[in-house]
Amino acid sequence: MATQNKKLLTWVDDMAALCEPDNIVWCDGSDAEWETMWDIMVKSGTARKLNEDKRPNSYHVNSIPADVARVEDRTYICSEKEEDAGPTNNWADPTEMRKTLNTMFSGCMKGRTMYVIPFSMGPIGSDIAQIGVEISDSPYVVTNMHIMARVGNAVLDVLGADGDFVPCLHSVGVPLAAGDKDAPWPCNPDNRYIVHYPETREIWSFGSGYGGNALLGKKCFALRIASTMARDEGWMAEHMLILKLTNPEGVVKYVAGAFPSACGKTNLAMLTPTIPGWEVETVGDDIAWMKFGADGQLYAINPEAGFFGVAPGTGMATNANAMLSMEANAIFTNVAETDDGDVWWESMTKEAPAHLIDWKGNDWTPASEKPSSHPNARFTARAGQCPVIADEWEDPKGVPISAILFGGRRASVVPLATEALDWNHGTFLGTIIASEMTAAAFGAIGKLRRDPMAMLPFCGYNMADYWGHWLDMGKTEGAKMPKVYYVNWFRKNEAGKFMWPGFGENSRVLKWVFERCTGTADAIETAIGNMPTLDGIDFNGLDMSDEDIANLMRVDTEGWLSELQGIEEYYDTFGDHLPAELRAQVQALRERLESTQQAVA
Ligand code: O2Y
Ligand code: MN
Repeated sequence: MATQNKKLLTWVDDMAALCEPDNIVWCDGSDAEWETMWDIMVKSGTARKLNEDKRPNSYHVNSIPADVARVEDRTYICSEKEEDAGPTNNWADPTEMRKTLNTMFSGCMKGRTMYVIPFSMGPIGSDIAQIGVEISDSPYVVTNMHIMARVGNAVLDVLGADGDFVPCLHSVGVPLAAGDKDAPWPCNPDNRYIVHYPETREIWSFGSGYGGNALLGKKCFALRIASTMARDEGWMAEHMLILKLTNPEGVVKYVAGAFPSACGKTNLAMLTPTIPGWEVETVGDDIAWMKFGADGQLYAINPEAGFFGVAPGTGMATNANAMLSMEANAIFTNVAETDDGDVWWESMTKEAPAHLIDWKGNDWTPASEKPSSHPNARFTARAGQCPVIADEWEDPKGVPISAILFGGRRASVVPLATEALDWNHGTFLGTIIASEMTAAAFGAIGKLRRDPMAMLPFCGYNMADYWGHWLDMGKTEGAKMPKVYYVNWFRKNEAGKFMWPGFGENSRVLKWVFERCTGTADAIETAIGNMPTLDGIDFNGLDMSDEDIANLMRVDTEGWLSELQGIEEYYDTFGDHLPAELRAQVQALRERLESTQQAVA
């Protein structure tokens, strides 16, 4: 091992004593290591190498149906005090949880190899980056971490002898006795624990091999633990894409955006603008860490090095740049395999292939009743392979953020675009994000799920205290906070059809945001915030009725008044943790809406 770091050496020794692996391998992130891991997984039946001519250096893995997504009900925030986890998190007593986990992890890696994966979230050595070390008994985790983070000895060099890191322990939770044959996807779905100790900044994950449960740099570290670090240290760890927007004159603005899962964040981060002369480039598609620069602006880095994107629905028609990012050196999980050794999923192409092997290993044809791929099937692709990756995406100092977008999936009430009146109002808009469910995973289809700042499953502490942190950031001396926008691509008309075409056409809204930031676009002050003037958003060439355009841009006063009731009930669940400024925002909005109502009457 290439480290003298005492904390790391002691931790690895302790975890090896607890988990009792047969071997310990220190990962260096090299190509040779990538090959070795895949050799192991191909031999064990976990993975298949895809046709080298079709998709070089790429692999296909299927999990089992019981282990296909993040498990929110098995995700815990084990703060010392329950109220510090707040009403939106599962809390468990840390002492009790440590006892439970010590039992679960005891001997859990018998017959397996323990991989020690040093990783940097963010460009190695950046002031905004952080170091983690994941211990895992899954070679699938090692290869995904190669793509999603910066892995290897350079991280250990930065760590040095005394540097600190976030320890992230992971096991699939299936020890092997001598002579046991391993399962292609070992996991222990009845005993899953995704546990965070915010005070000691530790992550312990047991029983799942999938995605956010197992790739601990992503949601567990970069959001749940990092949000607590950010609170303590005066920065922000957010569930946000970062994009670079360039106007026809070559002026650049960087925009961050928080949208709940399944609202098209990756598509927005990589969109191909439909308006001539404008350019969108990608800095990140899922997470932003933001710190104040000396000039008082927030500078953001993408702490990740890859995309772990949803495959179904992604195709050349919807997100060509994502498709091109995964042309080689990629991992595909829970998708279908074509007869010529490539992958396919729903909407990847207009026409489905005549025959596939579906994600469960069965024959599939277009006449099959079930989709070929799991709805949460994923591609893991290197960010550097994205054709529109911004030159600055690895700039250690980050990019200055001019605007933050919030959005959810709302069929009614929320108009296409609204600008916050100021930072506190913008924070309020973030707290009221809600999204109608499209999959039954987190509740009934169509039901509204409140997802403040798109952080509901990812905030590592009391959500209301987190809102307080947002407000405090705006009070920092010399702070030049970004403008904040609430957008909604998903408004429906009375016929139940989406009014806004979305995808590349979202560039029309980005243009208005950009021009508000440069002071070149007007806005009308309304009860709910500043809205585009009728010519503020260019609707030319869109196949939209005047009625739909008017409805998209209208303030639904009655709708907002009844929305306020739901917001107040939600706020009440946070008791006295709720910042007074947010109550004041509700009151001010109610007064503005009521005076609009009176003016109309
Ligand atoms: O189900 C999982 O484990 C993946 S969840 C995910 C992955 C990439 C980006 N965002 C998300 C999310 O749930 O927000
Ligand atoms: Mn996400």
